[in-house]
Amino acid sequence: MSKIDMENLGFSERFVVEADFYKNLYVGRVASQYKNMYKVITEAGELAAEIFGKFRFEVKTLSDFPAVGDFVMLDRNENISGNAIIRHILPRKSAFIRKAAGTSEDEQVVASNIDTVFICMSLNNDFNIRRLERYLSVAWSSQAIPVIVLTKADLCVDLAEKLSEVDTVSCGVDVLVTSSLSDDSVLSIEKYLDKGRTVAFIGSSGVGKSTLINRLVGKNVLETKKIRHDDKGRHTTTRRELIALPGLGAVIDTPGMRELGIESADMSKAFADIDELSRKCKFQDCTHTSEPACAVRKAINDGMVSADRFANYLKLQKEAKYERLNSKQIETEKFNAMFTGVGGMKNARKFSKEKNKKHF
Ligand SMILES: Nc1nc2c(ncn2[C@@H]2O[C@H](COP(=O)(O)OP(=O)(O)O)[C@@H](O)[C@H]2O)c(=O)[nH]1
Ligand SMILES: [Mg+2]
Ligand SMILES: [Zn+2]
Repeated sequence: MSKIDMENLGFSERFVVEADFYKNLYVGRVASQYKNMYKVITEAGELAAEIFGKFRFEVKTLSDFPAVGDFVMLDRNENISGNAIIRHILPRKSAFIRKAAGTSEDEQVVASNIDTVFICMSLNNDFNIRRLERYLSVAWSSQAIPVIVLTKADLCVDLAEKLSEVDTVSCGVDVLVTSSLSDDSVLSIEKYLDKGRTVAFIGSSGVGKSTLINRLVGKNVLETKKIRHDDKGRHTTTRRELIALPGLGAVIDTPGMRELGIESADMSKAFADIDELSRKCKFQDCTHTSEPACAVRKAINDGMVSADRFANYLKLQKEAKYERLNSKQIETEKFNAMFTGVGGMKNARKFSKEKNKKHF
């Protein structure tokens, strides 16, 4: 009998099919990472794992390394002798990517295989509409569905005003208002949880992510620190962590990210209003700067779209390296690149031959 319900943990049909390709290996889901070590959940329980030595030389960017939320193929599924070895990462169905701290180029997978991403922002100190736009752009491109979670309602004196501000950028995304003082908050979050589904909490440090998750899990599995009198949050979660919720899927907690560099952004969804307007511009490739009959500039002049929002739109668009690609397409690109390198065609042929053998 298996101890862990992997199906509840998100091991769905698409991953089962992928995993089937690797004979004699076992599937696991990465729950956390400690330097070069990973905690992986398998059918038989949790175990410590490290990556296959060769792996290290083949990786091109940080995102080629296992990340929390990844389904990986291991050489064992029980804690019998030393660390298990991670041999492969199954293709991610979604990935929340940011530029790694300290480098301008390298990208880092914050969390993967997420269905719903809760973008958390507090209704007091952390409240920043432009940052919310940034998070929404990245979230949409991750392939997960974003939900805006406004925390610390108990510390907010102008809720209606803040909600109407959020309204100008949400573009149809669900908005939840939470407070650690109310039990309804957890109920509103719970509606998004279900067997086999994965949710993740993203947002600056100190906004109350772990507090919500603690409530969700029902017991203190993550540490939260005492509030400071100036109410500036401190780092309370030091690493990303995936927690299984019996019958309710999995939840991923993340430490705070003040700076969220953009690797890929889905501007068409995060800025659906501007996207829609731009279709009415006279010129199809209108940059909305000096062209005549520009519907976007007209909307700004008419006060329908704020100038700040438009400025942020231009800024984020410029920042996004893969402007037109979403995370899924980036993964595909990488996969293709992998097979076009030295010995690549041979691998590709072998790969497709074996794949055909299996499925037809
Ligand atoms: N007043 C108030 N404080 C909260 C609320 N939620 C969290 N906090 C406090 O804010 C601090 C940071 O919370 P934490 O959950 O660790 O934030 P995280 O860094 O986003 O995980 C802790 O001291 C919490 O007790 C809330 O709704 N209202
Ligand atoms: Mg935390
Ligand atoms: Zn225009």
